[in-house]
Amino acid sequence: MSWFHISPEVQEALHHHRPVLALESTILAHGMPFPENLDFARRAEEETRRKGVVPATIAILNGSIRIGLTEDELEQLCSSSSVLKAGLRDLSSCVAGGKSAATTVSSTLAIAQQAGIEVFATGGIGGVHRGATDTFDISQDVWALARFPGIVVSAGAKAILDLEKTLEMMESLAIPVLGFRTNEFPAFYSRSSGLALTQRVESAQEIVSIFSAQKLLRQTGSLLIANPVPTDQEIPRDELVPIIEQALLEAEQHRISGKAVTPFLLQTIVAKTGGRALATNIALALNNVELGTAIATALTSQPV
Ligand code: PSU
Ligand code: MN
Repeated sequence: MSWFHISPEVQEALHHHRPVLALESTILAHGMPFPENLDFARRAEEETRRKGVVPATIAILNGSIRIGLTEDELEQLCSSSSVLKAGLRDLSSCVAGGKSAATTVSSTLAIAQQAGIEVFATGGIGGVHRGATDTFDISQDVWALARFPGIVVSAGAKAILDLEKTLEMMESLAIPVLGFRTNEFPAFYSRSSGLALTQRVESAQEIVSIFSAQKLLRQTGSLLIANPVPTDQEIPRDELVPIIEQALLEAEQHRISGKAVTPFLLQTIVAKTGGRALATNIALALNNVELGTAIATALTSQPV
């Protein structure tokens, strides 16, 4: 197996300019428990295929970057406890060291662009953590968004973060943040953050037009699409505030740091909501897959 492997299905679709949607794998291996993660991964791929779009789940298996996984590989990734979490800076050592790792938004974006896939769906991006003025904890995701071209569909940034600073950071890095049928930056589990966005879009077609202009203007970064969780699945912000604060406190008490912070906080919030946060995470991620599928379709029907 070569170090960079595109599955035959994805290769065929790319060759014929048929729509492809990239999906990341940290959300599976480190963001959700087994077997719910596998069930979600299968549903995400099924929904994508049902709309005539080829899903390309991205991960690293034994040092080989894989774009498009088999059913067995997906199961292995979701059920194994030894799969690493690879951000952009970990990619080269995972490849050189023959490691198996799930890819985050930052590394998935880099791989997708190398493979020629322009649209990518996740749950929520990483960003500026609360207390970042002391810890300097800012996700590689924001730098990757500024660096690699594409369209990233998210439910905003994760609610565990300092969303105001995350938005400021994205402004500094010139990352266009487009609210999908919203004027507000969504807060992952909740539709509302109270933070206004400057750009709103109504359709996949409109997103594709902005992306085309971005390319004409030779902009290097990605568009971040902020797609709020469906109303019937959201956890209102007021309910979440004390739970997030408690989870942050526990992370501090356990001295959780580095790349373990986000998975720890997500797990703790799921436990403290009696699993409700997991159901919401799955719902928002599937909602992003649905929009990503529509954008991938609109992109390939676009005259070049
Ligand atoms: N969205 C989710 N769950 C997740 C993630 C996104 O619903 O677990 C992952 C993404 O892979 C994202 C990562 O890049 O969390 C952010 O991790 P960090 O804060 O360590 O950069
Ligand atoms: Mn971090």
